[in-house]
This record gives sequence, C-alpha cells and structure tokens, in this order.
Amino acid sequence: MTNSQIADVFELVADLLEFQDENPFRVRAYRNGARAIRNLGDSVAAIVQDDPKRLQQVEGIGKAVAEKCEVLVRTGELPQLKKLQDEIPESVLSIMRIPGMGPKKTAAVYHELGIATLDDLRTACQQGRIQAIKGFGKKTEQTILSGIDLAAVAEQRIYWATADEIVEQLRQHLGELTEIQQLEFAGSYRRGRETVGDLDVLVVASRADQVMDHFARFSGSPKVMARGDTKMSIRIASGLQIDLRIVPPESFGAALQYFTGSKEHNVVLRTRAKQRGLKINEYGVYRVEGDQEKYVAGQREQDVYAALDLPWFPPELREARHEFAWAETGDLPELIRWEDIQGDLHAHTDETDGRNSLDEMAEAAQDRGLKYLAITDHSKRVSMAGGLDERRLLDQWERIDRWNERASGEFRLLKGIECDILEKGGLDLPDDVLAQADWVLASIHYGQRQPREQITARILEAIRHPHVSAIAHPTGRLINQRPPYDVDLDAVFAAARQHGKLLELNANPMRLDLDDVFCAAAKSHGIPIAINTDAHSVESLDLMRYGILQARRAGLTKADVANTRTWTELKKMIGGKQRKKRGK
Ligand code: DGT
Ligand code: CA
Ligand code: CA
Ligand code: ZN
Repeated sequence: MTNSQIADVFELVADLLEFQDENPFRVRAYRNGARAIRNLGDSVAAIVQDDPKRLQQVEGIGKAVAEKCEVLVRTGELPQLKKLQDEIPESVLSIMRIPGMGPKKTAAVYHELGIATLDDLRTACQQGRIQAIKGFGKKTEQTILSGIDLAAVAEQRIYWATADEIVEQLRQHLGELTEIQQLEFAGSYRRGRETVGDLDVLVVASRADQVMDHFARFSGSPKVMARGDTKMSIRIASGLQIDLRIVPPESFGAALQYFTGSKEHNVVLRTRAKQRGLKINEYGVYRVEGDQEKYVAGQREQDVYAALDLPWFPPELREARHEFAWAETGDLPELIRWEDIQGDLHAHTDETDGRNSLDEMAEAAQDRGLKYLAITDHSKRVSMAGGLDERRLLDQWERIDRWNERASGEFRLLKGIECDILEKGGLDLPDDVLAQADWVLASIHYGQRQPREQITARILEAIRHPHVSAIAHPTGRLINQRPPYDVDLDAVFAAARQHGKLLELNANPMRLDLDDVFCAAAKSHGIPIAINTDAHSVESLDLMRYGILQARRAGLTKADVANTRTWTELKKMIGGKQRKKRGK
C-alpha cells in the first residue's frame, strides 16, 4: 500500500467517525495521521517492515494510528473501517464529498430528513426542504445543488494520477507471473485523460486460467464481476473496475489499438477501413474478398495504422479532434516531453505555505535536472498561508540574490511572487516592488464565485499590468471537486495575446487548469503556456509529468511551452512585447 492509499483510509475513517458524532479528539487524531502520512517522504510500508515503532516518532502519528498502519500494511485492510462501513450506507459517502457538506452536515440531513443518496438530496434541495434545517440556509442549498452534479461524476471517475498508482501495483502483481509475455494498459488511462472511469488491461499469456486466478488476488480480495475464457472484470476496494483481456499474440497490436480508443477515434478508423475494402476490429485488420477475410495486420499497433495508410498516433491525441487532419497533411505535432522542460515557474517555500526551505527547493530542482526555479510564494492577502508583505518579499529576494552569487553551476533561482489579484481588482503588492521581480504570477484566491464580468475584469486588469508575467491557475478548478471560475476565457486569450502574457497549465493532477481543450485554444491564439508544478514541497516538483501529459493531449510541442526555453530566452520572450507596451 502506498502512503496516499493509507492516508485515504484514515481520512475515510475520520469522516465516518465524524458522521457518527464521535469524540472530536479521536477524529482529529485520524485526520492528523492522514496528513502526516501523505506528507511523509519514507514509505509507511517500508517503515512497518523495518521497525514499526518508528512510526510513532513521526509528528502527527499517534499510537492508535501507528498500530492501524501496521494492520493495514500487513493485511491490506482495517477491521474498524469494515465495521463503520457496515453501519453507514455507502451512498452517504458521496453526499459527504460535496463541497460545503462534509460529515457533520451530511449527518444532519440523514438524521432529520432521512436523506442517504445524491438523488434524495437533489430533490430535497429543489423542494426547499434543506434550508429548513438548522445550520443550513438558502445559499447552502444552492451550493449543494451545483455540487451534486460534480459529485455524481466524481463517483464514477478517478484522477489519472490515482489510476497510475494502481497501474504500477498491478504491473508488479502481474509481473510475478512468468506465463505473461506481453502486458499493456489501454483505455483512457493510456490516452492520459485527466480522469479515468475504469482500467483496461491487455495480456498475451500462455495460460489464461492462471493469469485470471492471479488477477483475482490483486489488492486484497477484489470482487470478481465477470469471468469468461478471455475476459475478466474485477472491482477493487476503492470501487475501481479493472477489465482484463487475454489476446493471442497476432492480435495484440489490434487489441491495444481498439481498447485504447477513443470510441470516436475508432469510428473514424472503421470508416476508413471500409473505404479500402478492409475490416478492422480488436483481432486485426482483414482484407474482405467475397465471403473470405484475410488477415493483414494485428501483431503490432503501428502495423494496424499502416494498413490504413496512417501513421502511428501518440495515444494522447486519439480523440478524433485534429489527429486525422494532421496526419493527412503530415503535420502531426512532435509532442512535448518531460526532458524538454528547462525550468519550473511556480514554487512555494516554508516562508509561506510550502514545506521546504529555499535551499531545499533549489537543491531538489537541480537534482531533477532543472536549470531554473522561480520562487513564487503567496502575497500578503493570502493571510491563511502567511503571505508575504513588501518587506518580507524583498528580504527573500535578497536571499535569492545571495544564493545565486554563491552558486557555481548554471542553475539559478528566480525572484518571483504569486501576487494575489484582489477582490475589488488590482494587485496585492505595489508596482515599485513588482518591478524588481524576475517573474510575477498573478492569481485569484478570493472572490472566486464573483459573477462573470467582475472576475473576468479582474483577470484582464492583471494581464494588462506591466509587471505581470503570467496568470497562474487561470480557471481555479479542482477536478471532481470545484468548478472553474465563471471567467470569459476568450477575452483572457485575446488580452494575453495582445500584451504578450503567458498562461499557466498547473501540473497538479487535481487542478490541471487549463484543460486539454483550453490549452489547444491558447496555442491557437499563439499564447505560450507555462507548465508549472506549483510545488509546495520538494516531492511535488515531480508533479510536472501530469502537466506534460495534459499538454500532450492538447497537441503542444516544445515550442508551445514557455519553460522549455532557457531563462535567457524566456526573459527575452516576456520582456519583448511587455517592455514595448511600457514604452521602453
Ligand atoms: P473510461 O474508462 O470511461 O475512462 O474511458 P475509456 O476510453 O477507457 O472507455 P472504455 O473503458 O469504456 O473502453 C475502452 C476502449 O475500448 C474505448 O476507448 C474504445 C473501445 N471501445 C469500447 N466500447 C466501444 C464501442 O462500442 N465501439 C468502439 N468503436 N470502441 C469501443
Ligand atoms: Ca477504461
Ligand atoms: Ca473498460
Ligand atoms: Zn501557488
């Protein structure tokens, strides 16, 4: 079990205990434990193997949580959680996850109105019965209503990053079998979609029955939904379904192509095949001659495409958007890769709400092969995070100057700031301070629910501001949790283009604002995208890969991404058009 899976279990326990109105101290012990484990550099599983007593020395992990970690790691499950789950209807959980609900409010609607499902809750909101409960108002009712739709989706789709963890475990698990000759994960996971509905696994193996028996032992004891000769589906504890298919070697490429999808991409292929007197399915490409079908291709994916006179498509592009038109004219983009990234333009330190010091962040960025890192802590308006006022910011920049003077290599730290765009408009720090920065991000943390005109006007004003380099998280969405701001992105694109400003693709797998479609739109406006981790710790500098994946889905190349440039090049790029505007 990974740390984040263990943390999820404890958070669930905390939620369920709180729902049952348990002692708040007990609830807090589990929440603190979950947070500590999520932030822990070492793997809990490894500590348990090595010396379980060490767990209690971790700050935030008490005796009870430490003992339960041991049980979890050794058995893969927690009896206490099982008991809670028996007592509380499962559908209640999805109510709890709605923004603004939480365990306490969920318990209130459950006990007062007997509401246990999202559908019940929606009806009750529409009938105005929720606002009658103590502690709820008309506004809460509205918030709940808009949250229900998000929650309904969240129930069915998990983050790509979560899917990726499970894929890694399943790869290891199936890797234990020597009977497996080929193994690949297809579906939306392979296409890198930001959320994944279920996993699709393809296998070439000499003994199907053994593979299936082994598959049934993955991750504790999953529920076997269906088992045939070549196909099997399981559901693991988290609720995720995994479809396994065993295919003959001469069909592996065809199956990989077919089950990678997307459905829409496959529809185009089928039509194309027909036009050529061919037939395509998950077994191969066949030439149709009278009532005979002759196998043409199927072993390798590229052969399948070649049989239809098509190049091999990177899976991220297979959404039937532009890929076929590009192939036609030979313009398939060479998609951005992680190795192309030179720097990261959004990172926090322990000066505000980051976990690591400036020195630690700098070292970690160098370890990852980056050539520059912009330190962009929060500005003072974000008081919750201990945002920086002028004095503290200038102090930090002085330390950055000194750091760069001391450093011998090529790597440098950039003097940056994530400057808040105030609710009433305008920036949180004075111009003469911002003028001294290498790199200024502007972003919205407050007033996110303002009406469209107001929030758009605030962002446009920031874009026009001479010292702003880029807009950080331009939509503010949290995938599966919080909808984007009601912002007019067309207006944002137009302004960004006019003023030579960059837009951020936040690489955090729960954020990824801009999404693939918006990134492609930004590109079509000629706006450079900055893929930033928004790292709040050294480990989260690794989030870059999720941003890259989304950028690839948008068809972005190295040239479309600003931080593939050296700092000298990038400085010229943000300086050029912007300085002209300033009349220098
Ligand atoms: P998901 O699981 O909802 O995140 O999305 P996918 O794309 O993984 O969809 P899934 O698991 O239902 O099916 C995997 C792939 O199999 C899908 O991308 C394309 C292919 N496929 C499934 N059903 C059909 C179908 O009815 N027609 C065609 N042409 N392809 C299909
Ligand atoms: Ca799937
Ligand atoms: Ca599937
Ligand atoms: Zn940030």
